[in-house]
Amino acid sequence: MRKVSIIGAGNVGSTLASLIALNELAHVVMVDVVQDMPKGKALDMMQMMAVFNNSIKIVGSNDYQDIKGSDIVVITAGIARKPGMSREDLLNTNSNIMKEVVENVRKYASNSIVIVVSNPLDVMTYLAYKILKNYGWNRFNVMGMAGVLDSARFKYFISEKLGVSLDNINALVLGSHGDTMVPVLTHTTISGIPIEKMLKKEELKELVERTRNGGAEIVSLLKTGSAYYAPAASTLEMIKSIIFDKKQILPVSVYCEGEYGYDDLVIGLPVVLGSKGIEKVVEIDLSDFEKEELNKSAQKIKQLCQELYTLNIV
Ligand code: TXD
Repeated sequence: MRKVSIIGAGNVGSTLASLIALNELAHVVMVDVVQDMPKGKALDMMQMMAVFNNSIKIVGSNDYQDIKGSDIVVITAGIARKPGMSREDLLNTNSNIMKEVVENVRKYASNSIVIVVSNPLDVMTYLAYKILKNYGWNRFNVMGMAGVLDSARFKYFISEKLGVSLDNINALVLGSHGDTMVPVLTHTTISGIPIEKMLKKEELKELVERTRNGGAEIVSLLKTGSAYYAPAASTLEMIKSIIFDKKQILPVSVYCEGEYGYDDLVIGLPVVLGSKGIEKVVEIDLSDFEKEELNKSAQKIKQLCQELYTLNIV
């Protein structure tokens, strides 16, 4: 049985733990700084397993030694966005948390594939990779989760707008996990029909805006905290592709070395995801407009990553 460790037993972390366990995919360890809380959540989940006669083990801990032997480590530790707070505001606080977490991951889970979930996502993934590459990781086994979530949000809005089944929709969102994300209309289809043939320009513009604002819309409704069901499900989708070596093509935040013309940058691109992590970055044709939008997104990420150097974080 595989082992998945989740750092940060908050909303996304604990929802993901229960999804992994309910799907009987792997044993789960949740680590958090808050004393005892992960133990309480794990105990509750183990009792949920007892209801289903499910033999998956879920451990909650404040001790990183428990992540030893993990196949996959998911990092959700950090401070969640509050209403009105930009993802960028989180940079400072979450960078320090990320450094501490990654230090423990390299110490105790040296053979793991790392999936970063914490915001600001592209920058946190960049930071994690920059540290882990000194300890045997490569750019294909440290990655960020964002595109699967953003694409699911786009897909949901399309399905709602058209009143058609989610089954028929293939939606793709690339770029940064922020306001500059790029819903790729030329590769978004409904039963093979390009979305641009199904909806008017203004309608599409609205859906694109709502997708870009997808996280903030939920934050403002929740009042405290941010979305976690769909983020946990999206991370699960990546974990499944890795554990079962499904080689799904998914939008994943990946460190680029020349792909799409980008270098030294983590950005959401379509990749093949299998048992060793990212197998390759898939280069797809984009319209001139989409390429321009992706460049803007890359520019924004570069600026944020630059702050890591300005603030002496890396
Ligand atoms: O698409 C995406 N990538 C995202 C990202 C979608 C949703 C949430 N997104 C981000 O994930 C969000 O902005 C946060 O940065 C993380 C986790 O979100 P979540 O909603 O789970 O936040 P919580 O409930 O506040 O949980 C964070 C936990 C909490 O229990 C803290 O005690 C813990 O992280 N934490 C730590 N754990 C271990 N070590 C340290 N240092 C630490 N600091 C805080």
